[in-house]
Amino acid sequence: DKIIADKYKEVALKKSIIPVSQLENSVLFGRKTSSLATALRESTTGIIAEFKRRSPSKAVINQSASVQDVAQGYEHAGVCGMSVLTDGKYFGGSLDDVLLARASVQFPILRKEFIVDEYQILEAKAHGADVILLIAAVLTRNEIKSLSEVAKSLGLDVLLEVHNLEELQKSIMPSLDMLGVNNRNLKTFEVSTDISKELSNHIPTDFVKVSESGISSVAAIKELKPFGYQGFLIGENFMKTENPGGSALA
Ligand code: IGP
Repeated sequence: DKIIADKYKEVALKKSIIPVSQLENSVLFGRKTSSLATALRESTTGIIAEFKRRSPSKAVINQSASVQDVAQGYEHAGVCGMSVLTDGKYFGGSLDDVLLARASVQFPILRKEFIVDEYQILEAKAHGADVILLIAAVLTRNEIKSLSEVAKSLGLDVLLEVHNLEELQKSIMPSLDMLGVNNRNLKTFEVSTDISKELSNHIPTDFVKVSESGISSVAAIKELKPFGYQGFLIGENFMKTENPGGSALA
């Protein structure tokens, strides 16, 4: 809520500095994207590894790792794709991190952001992202529809994140590729993979199911697979180590 209020201000400011035409004219804007949903469907591990320096729930996680090194480490480890936090104020990230990751690796990159405006989707595309996140908790059904349709028209995949049945039911629509269940309650920061298990049979089979947050063992992944999950979004568990890329191999 505070984060979202900040986001609207940030977007208004950026729009006044960098016009849409400038984003659309960038070299990367014309790049052919690659699909994370397809990569996950074809994968046996399904890991999406995240680059996250800090978070509201955990303060500092890793301030020294370079995004290029981590991206290359993740790619070498054979993960399906990478999530890059671009919020500066709460997560210490930026769009430059997406740009640097893009310059270092070939696999799909997700712009992890609180998206409230189509402008942020154009930014994602202009910085070399392949996928955007939409968070059902902060968007209406109409907003989810219009934002996801913009993303699809640019060739981007859409990961829609939910935390309860109500959010899931209001969000189901054909312009989404992946349905993510966030195991972390964004209000209380409590984490439990039970929520992924509970919601799994309410997700139509045409979407790739992704379980997000609080995954810290192979055992947890093995437990979630029978519920139909093909994607596992892991941040802290890799980032808290000295060599996040290397730790994704384990
Ligand atoms: C990763 P973890 O517990 O492995 O670091 O979680 C990812 O799921 C988490 O960073 C996340 C997130 C978000 C961050 C999920 N949804 C929305 C910011 C905004």
